[in-house]
Amino acid sequence: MKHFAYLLPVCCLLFAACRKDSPAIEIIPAPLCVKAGQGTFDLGGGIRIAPADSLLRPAAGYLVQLFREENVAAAQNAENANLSLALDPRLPQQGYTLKITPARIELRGGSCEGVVSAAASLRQLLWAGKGSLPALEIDDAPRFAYRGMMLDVARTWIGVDGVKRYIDLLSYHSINKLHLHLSDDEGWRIEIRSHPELTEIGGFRGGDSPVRPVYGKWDEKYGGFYTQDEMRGLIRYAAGRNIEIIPEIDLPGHSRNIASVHPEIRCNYPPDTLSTNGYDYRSAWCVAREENYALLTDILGELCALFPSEYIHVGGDEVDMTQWKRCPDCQALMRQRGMADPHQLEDLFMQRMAAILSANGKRPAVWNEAVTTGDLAHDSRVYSWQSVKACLDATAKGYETVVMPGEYFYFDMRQTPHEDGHDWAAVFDAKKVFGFDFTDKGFSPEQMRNVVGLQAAFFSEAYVSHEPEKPDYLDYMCFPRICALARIAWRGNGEGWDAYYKGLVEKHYDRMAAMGIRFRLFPPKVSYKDGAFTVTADDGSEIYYTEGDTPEEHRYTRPVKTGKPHLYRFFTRYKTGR
Ligand code: TNX
Repeated sequence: MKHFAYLLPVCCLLFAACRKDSPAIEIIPAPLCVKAGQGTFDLGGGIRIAPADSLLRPAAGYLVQLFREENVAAAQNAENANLSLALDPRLPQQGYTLKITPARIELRGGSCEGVVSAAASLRQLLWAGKGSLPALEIDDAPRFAYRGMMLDVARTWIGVDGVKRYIDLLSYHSINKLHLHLSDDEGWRIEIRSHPELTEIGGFRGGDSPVRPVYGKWDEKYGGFYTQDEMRGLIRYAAGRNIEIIPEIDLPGHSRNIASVHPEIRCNYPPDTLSTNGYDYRSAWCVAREENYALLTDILGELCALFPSEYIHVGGDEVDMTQWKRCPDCQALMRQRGMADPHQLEDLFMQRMAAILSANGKRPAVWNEAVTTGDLAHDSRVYSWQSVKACLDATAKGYETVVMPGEYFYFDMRQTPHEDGHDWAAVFDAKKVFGFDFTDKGFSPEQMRNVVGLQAAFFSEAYVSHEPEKPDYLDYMCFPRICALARIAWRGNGEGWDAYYKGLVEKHYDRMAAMGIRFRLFPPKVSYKDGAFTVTADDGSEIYYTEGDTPEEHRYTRPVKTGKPHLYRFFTRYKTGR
């Protein structure tokens, strides 16, 4: 799996020259190779699916759902079938071929995942073709085995239906990992049956909850959580769409929520137990308190039993070590172990998490701060978010690394200085995401072998205060940045921005609108000269403006004369995009 990125050149050789006669089809992300065939496959005659290997059952299930509105049935035998699924060991693990002739449709994959990807491409063709499909042959394989998106359901609660919709959107873009940020200072979102208070109390903040409200909805008790049964449903739903859910419980920092429900997990030092109005640094788990590991064994044990993913994310980011430095028990532990630096306490804590996971047959996934010293077990997977340097560091230390530096991949960052969102990492739009290139960042071939893939994140502090006032915030922040992420994680950015942008505007905008995505358009070009505004949009969208504080929107049709340019705001709309 680690060496996956290096399969790309091999695939290119295998499939060389196949782009020459590509028909004008649009599959997302664009396949490596598409060859046009002769004629069309008529959908009117019905689809008869050939019996397939039991390993391919999820792919077959996906297909049945795909053809729900078509005339589809299981074929009596291979001879009267016109659609077949097969594993092909010659293909890359997640690679696939999709062959359509006037007589039949053939999906082959290096694994079941590959066959589901073939089915996903077929779905897009079906959606575009009316009543028939063009004969063609697609040979495709992703550049990275790991193509992820992180969703923060802790700061803003997103219920089962919202997550299912998100899974559908990710799956359409061939994102195959959903990293769910299930706990943070503001909420605990997954039922732990041995400790129901974690969600019954910690699932909600504000009102009579001991967890203080933050980030909006100040006057309500706000929150929610997934029962284990609901989560099992989500895991199944995602798996049927080629997506693995990787859960995260953020430890030992970002734990104000659980520390409000169980104050005893914090360090115990009498002079400093007053309530704080601002950020509470006393939220890290005490490393020296042995009972804490019993509670964590319960929590992680249930998590490991619930989630089939090989890795369980145990956080490790932004640990405020202030209380460890003041805690007599932590200090004694440091002396006893000959530790000079509180980072070694984090190491110790994380090593104990790793041991609990390992006893449950899992491996740890952590944020990059957890490998600052490099002492954490080397079978851990590192999510490098702080910078490109953090990615270089984790890969140099030999850790399997998910590359996600905030300045390219934090989709909670604003897209221009005048829009909503954070800006601590950068202000950037889809063009910068698309432009992310390993070649100019200093990764050696050795380090590249440790890159398992790319991921982006949607942290949701700024979302909660927008619901329900701005229900489209999630879509607006994520699209089209997710389109760009999907493209570079699947295939890279070889064709260059201009060609990609053309496809985005000409194909993806209509597609996203048809999917109900309330995506972001690039801003119009505005110039102010000789007392008048001239505004243009190169994407076929309609231009509007507002004047002063009045919310009334005017349609822009010709230059607007004004001596007070600072009072004007211009924006565009195209279908569901704005
Ligand atoms: C950093 S990313 C955090 C999150 C915030 C995010 C806001 C990470 C591991 N920690 O707690 O939500 O920045 O952009």
